[in-house]
Amino acid sequence: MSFSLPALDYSKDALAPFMSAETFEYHYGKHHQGYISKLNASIEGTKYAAMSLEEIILNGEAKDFNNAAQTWNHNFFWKCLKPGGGGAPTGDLAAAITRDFGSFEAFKTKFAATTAGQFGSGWGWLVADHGKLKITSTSNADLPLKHGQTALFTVDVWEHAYYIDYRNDRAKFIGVILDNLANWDFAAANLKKAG
Ligand code: MN3
Repeated sequence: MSFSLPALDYSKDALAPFMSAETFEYHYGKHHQGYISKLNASIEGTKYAAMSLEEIILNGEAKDFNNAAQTWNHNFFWKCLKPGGGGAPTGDLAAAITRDFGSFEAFKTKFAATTAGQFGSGWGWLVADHGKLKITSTSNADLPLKHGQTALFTVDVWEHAYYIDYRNDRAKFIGVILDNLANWDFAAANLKKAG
């Protein structure tokens, strides 16, 4: 099996001005594609070639793990965004956020602080962990699946995610995603699957 770059659910200019087409050319077209190409090259002819992405992440050796996890993380990240996103979630996700963080505003403040505070490259996450929602951040390619958690939503805070549009202003990038791009319908569907 070899992996390929999944199509986006929107056009590369659909998230402008919050995320530019130029960012998609590099972040999606070069960085994400690069992880997939390196993964395919490293698993070709090995036992990993018969595995799913999740199986490689949970069973692979280090070089496979990084490219497999970054492939998974980016496949997931693009789905966490949508044109006209942001605002507040509704339904079961809204209820779970209020239950576990007190309010959506409190959740946003904590998510932004935790994600902005990730030292170096990594990811901020909303996860489901044994029936409870938690906010975490992970370093480099690390991801909730490796920690027995279900990812609901993420923001990529590697510099390549924000440098074209926001230069060094990671906090602004995170705030813009939460306010303008977050796809809470996708997060809600992930919560439903988590059970
Ligand atoms: Mn990235």
